[in-house]
Amino acid sequence: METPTLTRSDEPTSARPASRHAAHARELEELLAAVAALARELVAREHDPADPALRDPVALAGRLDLALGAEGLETGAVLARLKAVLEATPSTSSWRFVNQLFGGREPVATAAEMLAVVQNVSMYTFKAAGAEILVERELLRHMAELAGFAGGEGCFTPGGSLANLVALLLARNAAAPDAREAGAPGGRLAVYTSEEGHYSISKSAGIVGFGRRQVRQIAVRADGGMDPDALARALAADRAAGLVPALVNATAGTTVRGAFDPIRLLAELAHAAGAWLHVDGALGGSLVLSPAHRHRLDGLELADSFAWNPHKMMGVPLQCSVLLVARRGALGGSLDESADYLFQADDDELNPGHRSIQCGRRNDALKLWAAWLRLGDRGYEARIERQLGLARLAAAKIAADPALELAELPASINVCFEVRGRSSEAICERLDREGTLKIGHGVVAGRRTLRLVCVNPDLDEGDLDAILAEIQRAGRALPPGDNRVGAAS
Ligand code: ABU
Repeated sequence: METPTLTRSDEPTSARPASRHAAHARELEELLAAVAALARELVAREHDPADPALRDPVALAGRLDLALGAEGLETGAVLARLKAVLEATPSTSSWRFVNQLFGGREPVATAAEMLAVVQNVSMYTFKAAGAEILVERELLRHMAELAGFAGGEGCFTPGGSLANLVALLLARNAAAPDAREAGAPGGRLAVYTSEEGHYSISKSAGIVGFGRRQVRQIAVRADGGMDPDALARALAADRAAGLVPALVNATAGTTVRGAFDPIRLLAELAHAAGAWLHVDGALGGSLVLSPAHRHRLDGLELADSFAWNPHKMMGVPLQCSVLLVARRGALGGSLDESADYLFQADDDELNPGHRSIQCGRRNDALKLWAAWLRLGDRGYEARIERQLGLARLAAAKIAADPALELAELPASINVCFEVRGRSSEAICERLDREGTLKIGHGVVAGRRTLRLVCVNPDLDEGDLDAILAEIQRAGRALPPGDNRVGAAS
């Protein structure tokens, strides 16, 4: 067979690799310098109102040069297009962004994330990812201990929905040990979550084979936590009908109200019925770091699994989410596969690919580890206290203002309220179109409220005043509206 030649085979053997690698390194170095300058520019302007023209997807697509073509561009041209896209992207660290359950940033986590990308490992084996596997292992150990799962195990997942999905899979296999091989016994197993729990429970029930119809939406009490009596009734009814209760999901921090289910009571009911108890702490799981507020998760140590998103209250860049499991071996029992081209060295314990739903998996550990090194448990405790304090302060301001109506005292970092006589939905829409504020809405006790999320600890009292002033200004510009669910707004 003829020896194939590379295009630059005329270079001396010793010079060829060095020159190609050196050219690559030079290009990266120049790009990194440009990236640092661009990041500085973006951060300097991140609190400016957005250009309303950017909110129109059709106009935006026309304005940006997004087309891919056959010929490559010079890096300068690539950078110019990156800049144009970034400048047209919402700034989630701005005080003007209170729309989602994440916002703001821990600077050291952002820096570590950028470095993780330079190394670009895949987190399936120690052979491929080296020290990063040890970093991830230390995080899982520390987080499991904080949750009361010492000696348990865990895996990083691409978001809370996927953490919940893995929990449902483990629960399905615990309730129906043959399901992994033979398929799920459709219609025979049941899942329980509160009517205010996250939609990923229902979605996951559809994916792992419980069936969405098998999900019982349990009523909540006035405080937004699941009503244990209603759960007990649902469990009893299903058992009487010959169904097998497989999983009870307790939410620690509901999506709209930030409310907490009574975990200890739900754990007792779940276990008495033979069901797996999962805690979806995607939002409120971080309260395990707060001795003053840990009681909101009382009973967590009785759970079988726990989803926790550091990309929410811990300020780590998206995405960073963990599923912790009380019993070591459960993840491998449901997710392990053999792959002799991949798992070739080291103990299984050092090869997390045996315990992950993914094969290739990005490194979400380094940024969290860097932030935790910087803040320590105590720094995180103070961060959480500040977030909760901001929510209490916002609630007090709203309660004191006759033009506003507070729906309830905040259960954690979400503050739900209305502008009296004005549609919450129309206010959100107007502010978003203007580019002045991103805030969402949700239903509390049959009324559509504004949901102000106090997740960014860099907010201060002046920011809260500015946010409430923008909301009131938008309300005054709108005609009267009705927030009763079902009423025309
Ligand atoms: N689980 C993601 C929730 C998104 C949000 O309401 O901000």
